[in-house]
Amino acid sequence: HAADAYRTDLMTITRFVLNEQSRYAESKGDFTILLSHIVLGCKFVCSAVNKDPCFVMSEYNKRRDFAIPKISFSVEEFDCTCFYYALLRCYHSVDAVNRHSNLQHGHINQFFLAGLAKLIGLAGETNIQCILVSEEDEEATFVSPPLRGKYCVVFDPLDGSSNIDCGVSIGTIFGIYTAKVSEPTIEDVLQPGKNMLAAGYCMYGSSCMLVLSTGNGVNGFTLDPSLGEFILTHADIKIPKKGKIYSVNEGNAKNWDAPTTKYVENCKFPKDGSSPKSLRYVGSMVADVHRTLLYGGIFLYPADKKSPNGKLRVLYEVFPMSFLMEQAGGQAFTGQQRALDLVPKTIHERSPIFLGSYDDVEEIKALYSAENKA
Ligand code: P6P
Repeated sequence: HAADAYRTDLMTITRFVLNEQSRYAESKGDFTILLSHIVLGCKFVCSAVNKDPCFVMSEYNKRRDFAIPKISFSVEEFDCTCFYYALLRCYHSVDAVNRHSNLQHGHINQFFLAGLAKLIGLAGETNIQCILVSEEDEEATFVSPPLRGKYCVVFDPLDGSSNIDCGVSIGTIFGIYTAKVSEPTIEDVLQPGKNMLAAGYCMYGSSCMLVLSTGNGVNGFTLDPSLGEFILTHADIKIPKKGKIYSVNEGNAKNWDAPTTKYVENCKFPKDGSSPKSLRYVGSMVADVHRTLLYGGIFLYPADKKSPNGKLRVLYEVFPMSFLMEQAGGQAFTGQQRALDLVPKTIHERSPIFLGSYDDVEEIKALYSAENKA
């Protein structure tokens, strides 16, 4: 029957979040509006990264004159200009694009990413947000009082962007806090990750998938381009208790400390006679964490002699991914403590991170605990 061919009771991310919202009687729907803005931002990027280059190149040639408007521009301008740039970046190196548009890489990058940040930050114009922290902005953005809401959003608009030119999966990572006071200060975003209301990422790969937790487990939504909707495809994701994969940049091995060195050695030459773990490392956090969440195993970005605090940012990389891992039954550790207990001192602070299957992270915690006691 035709009716059977088209399921109409699809659980979209919008329906899902509305159902979630109904759990909180006092909720006025602001949280749902905020998430809908973030979802819109992710759809923009997904569309930009997946559009047909021929169309774009022809359109781009018609728009050779596009200048770099100020960062505060409308969504329409974002739509017209950022898409072309993002797509060109998918098919041409930055130098080719910049030569073509004689813009400086830094400006065009800033323009594109600021556009994305602006888009995700649009919720700030509807009494939803009060503070916005983006990986792309040195300072936090405080929404002016008449437009101010109660939510603080921290995010990396395009994590792994150095991989765009070779088509490797990249992603948007976000976390949401509630401001503690009506006159928010930077302290409202320097909260431990365990205070987050929600966290998630959107991965732009062979498919576009948004993984979200609002504190009641983890759910994955795949974008159906024909509908323009994120559909629930991975309900209540639970990470395997132990995995067969470790994910780390082995190129940093000479700079690792003893516990990480020993742990990775055990992955490759297990002393208990079990099979060695496989190494999988994409170099894009969203891709590596997504695989770890679904298949199990451990993702490591340890401190090393070059980067004593590791490389990954606490607020918009470590905290959201740690929140998701714990919600999925895994855990996340900094080498010293539970990652979500960390209290950041600055908005772009870095931290070492070991996250993934519960038993795998337990093993490296034991090695650091022995080291810290020694
Ligand atoms: P490395 C991408 O630049 C990123 O911020 C994360 O997405 C990724 O996990 C990490 O850096 C990769 O760093 O030093 O291994 O290239």
